Amino acid sequence: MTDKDLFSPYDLGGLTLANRIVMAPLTRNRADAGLVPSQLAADYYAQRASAGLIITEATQVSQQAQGYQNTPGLYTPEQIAGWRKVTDGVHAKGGRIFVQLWHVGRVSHVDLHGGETPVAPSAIRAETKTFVNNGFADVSEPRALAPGEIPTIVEDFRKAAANAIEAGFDGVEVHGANGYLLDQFLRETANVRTDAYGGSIENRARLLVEVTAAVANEIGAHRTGVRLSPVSPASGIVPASDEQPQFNHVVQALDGLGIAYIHVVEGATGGPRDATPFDFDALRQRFRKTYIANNGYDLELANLRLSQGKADLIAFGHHFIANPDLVERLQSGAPLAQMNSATIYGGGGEGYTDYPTARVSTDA
Ligand code: 8OZ
Repeated sequence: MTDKDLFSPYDLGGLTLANRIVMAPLTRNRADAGLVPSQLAADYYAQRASAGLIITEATQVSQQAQGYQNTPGLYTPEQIAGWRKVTDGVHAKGGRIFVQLWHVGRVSHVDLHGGETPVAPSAIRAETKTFVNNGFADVSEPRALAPGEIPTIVEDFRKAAANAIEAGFDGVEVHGANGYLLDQFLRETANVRTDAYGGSIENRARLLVEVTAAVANEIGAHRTGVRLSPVSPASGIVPASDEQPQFNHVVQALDGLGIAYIHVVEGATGGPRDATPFDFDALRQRFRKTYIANNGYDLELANLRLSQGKADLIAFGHHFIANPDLVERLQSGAPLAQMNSATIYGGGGEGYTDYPTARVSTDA
């Protein structure tokens, strides 16, 4: 053990994490009616509370922000009450939990919005599918947000961040990754606006920076983070010519806001780490606070990157699905269980809350 290995504590903006293992956000599509997190969700997250930090599944800031069936929201009193059960359960076990807030933009379907057209930076359809009406379907053709609608998006994130604190969260992660609304604005292949939110690198970053500033002003920069995926083709993102300068600029601007962390998907989300050349160290160097690294990490690579000073925290995604005690397994060398991919999205407790720990708990 070194003073900086995965199992050592970490100070995240004044919040002490028991270790440097982060549970990455994982969409599970099991919200109850009203898009309220269920009691099962409370059980699921409490089972995983030994992570240094849990980041929840992506959670809508408004009804318009939804892109898949049964993903939870954080804009109604019932949703706030549902999330309160989740945060209470995690805190009772000594864990820490941020909520990931998203707006999906064009990655959506009219049937999720009573026939209304999904919104996007520009009217450019993504070549991707969503999950709706219990099956996969092509996403709908979006319409471009009018300039007058953009302040509403910022305000929806601000309100949801305030709701997050009311629900007992330790902080908020703004979802700026994986091809959803804020990422769509960053890309010249999805954003051909000619107003202050399109065109130059600075203009395309404007909405993400404004949203993050609004969240940070509402709840404090020390409990605000942002997730980015500079070279991921997720959700129909088409590679652009300028990812490196675009993301160098974004990270410089986020550093200027003094937020707690950036959470970077290195490579293709859930896929190869090095399919597209990109200098992630350039982001690390531009951001003075915490760098959370994600994508394809194992114990060895995690400890290597920590010891090299290339990351402060490491986020694991899929491994947390089948290993509620991932921290203990990594520490003891116990084998990792494999997830059942048929039960990732939707359904009940099967493949959700029924994965056992490696050791039978003595204090259950
Ligand atoms: C998988 C299925 C649906 C959504 C992301 C929120 O990629 C997601 C997501 C992942 O960030």
